[in-house]
Amino acid sequence: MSGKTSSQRITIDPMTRLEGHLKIDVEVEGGKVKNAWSSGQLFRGIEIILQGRDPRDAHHFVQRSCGVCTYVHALTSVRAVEDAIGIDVPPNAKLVRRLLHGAQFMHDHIVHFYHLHALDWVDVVSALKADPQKTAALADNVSNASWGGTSYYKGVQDRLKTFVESGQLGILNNAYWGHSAYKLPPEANLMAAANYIEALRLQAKTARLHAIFGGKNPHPQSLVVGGVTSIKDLSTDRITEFKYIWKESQDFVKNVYIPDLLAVASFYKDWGGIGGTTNFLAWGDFALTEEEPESYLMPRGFVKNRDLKSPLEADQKKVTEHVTHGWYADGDAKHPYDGETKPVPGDYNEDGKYTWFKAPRYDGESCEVGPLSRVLVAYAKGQPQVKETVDGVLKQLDVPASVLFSTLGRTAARGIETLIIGETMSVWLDQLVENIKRGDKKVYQEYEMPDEAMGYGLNDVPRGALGHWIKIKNKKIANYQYVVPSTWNFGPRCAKGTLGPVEEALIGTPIADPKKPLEILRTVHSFDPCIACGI
Ligand code: NFE
Repeated sequence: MSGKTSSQRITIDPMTRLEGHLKIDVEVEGGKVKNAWSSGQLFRGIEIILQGRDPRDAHHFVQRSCGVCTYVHALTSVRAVEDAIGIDVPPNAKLVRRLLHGAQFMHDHIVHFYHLHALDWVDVVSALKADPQKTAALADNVSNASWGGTSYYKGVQDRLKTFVESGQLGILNNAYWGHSAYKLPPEANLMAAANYIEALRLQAKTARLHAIFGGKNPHPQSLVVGGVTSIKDLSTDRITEFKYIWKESQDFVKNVYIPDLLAVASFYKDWGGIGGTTNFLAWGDFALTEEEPESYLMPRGFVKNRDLKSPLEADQKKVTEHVTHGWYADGDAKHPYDGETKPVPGDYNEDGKYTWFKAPRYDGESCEVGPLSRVLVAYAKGQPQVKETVDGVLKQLDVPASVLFSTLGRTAARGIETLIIGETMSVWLDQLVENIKRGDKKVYQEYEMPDEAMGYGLNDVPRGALGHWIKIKNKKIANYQYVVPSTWNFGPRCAKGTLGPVEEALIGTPIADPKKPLEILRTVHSFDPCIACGI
């Protein structure tokens, strides 16, 4: 306790249901968050490990940053090296890469919604009080799931009961069950808990999409600088298997994920006014034609000050990273080509250095990246599928577009883009099949590694805008920097003292019970943090 009006500190360390080690520290006054600090508590140093290595090997190393977005660093890395060399890869290579990328989105977002985020909104213990018959009626009303019926929900409830009565809640332990901020009726809680279990089964299948075109998951092995390795062996059987699993996953998104999202959101409309930020950056991805980035399904752009009327173009030249509040050797903010990673371990000092994250800025501004940024940029640019889907969701929930700038908006945007990207995957699969039928099996572009070159790869990955920058000297890596979604979202204050996005988003959050800060989990999880990538 300190100050005239009593304020209180809440420190969540480590925060769970995310990747890596994150500490969130907030000051609460008058029942609301007044100040916030986000601190990455681990150091990786992969940028240092890369120095002096062969640029063709970089993607194998960077992909190991993470076991969640396992593929995306490999894709961004080969793009950076190909940009430095000055080659374009064949259309088939782009299609295979895009299909792997789409599969990553589907898997990642389903797992996030159900297994990392849902329990912030769904009270599993309350599900024990549900009437299975009423739950079956509710599920029939809101979703098109292929499972259901009174005995199905009774069975799920019995299993939950055994679990809870055993006193060994496992992954459901230490949650804030019974918290007053949980608003779903028992029947909705039981329906969502059942779908949590169904999603566990489904995601194991969705993950296999990577194995078909990439050999394995995590960390598919089929990318190389110049193209991909996995098409000559692609039999009709394997393409059919891809299509089958994609369809099952997409049906789940359409018939279960989106209806669950809408059902849960309808009880939490107040969260449309909590947890928003100001600036939104997307590098965009998923080309629909050879024109890049112009034809991106999720466009490139920058929404400044929430101005959806005049979205700006986005240019990687305007990216800098600050180290003022990170445990790094002091220096000016630098563009990633000239970026340095010089770790200097230190104490946690909220007025000084307090994290292993650097603080990325776009044109000097702190920017949120991720599903909400992509959807807002696409919406502002009038992307037809996004516009139609977003307007449909707003209408169904009977809320204005302003609620998009919030924790609820972020969580809804993730579902919306899963649906749109997933749907479009069938177009790329058909194009690939067509090319193979025509006898076009080219997947690799020859090249010679230059002695000296520099290049960048941009991408938009499940958690947001991702960029890799490489400088090559004597055919070896002289410098390699990546600026990652979770670095953008979870980075600290910059040299100017402007808060990072999650810090900004937390300000004003109502806290009903400081001993059980469920509300903080909601906003932090809505960004889908990955600390292992971000540092
Ligand atoms: Ni480790 Fe990742 C994604 C990247 S991080 S999860 O999506 O890049 O923010």
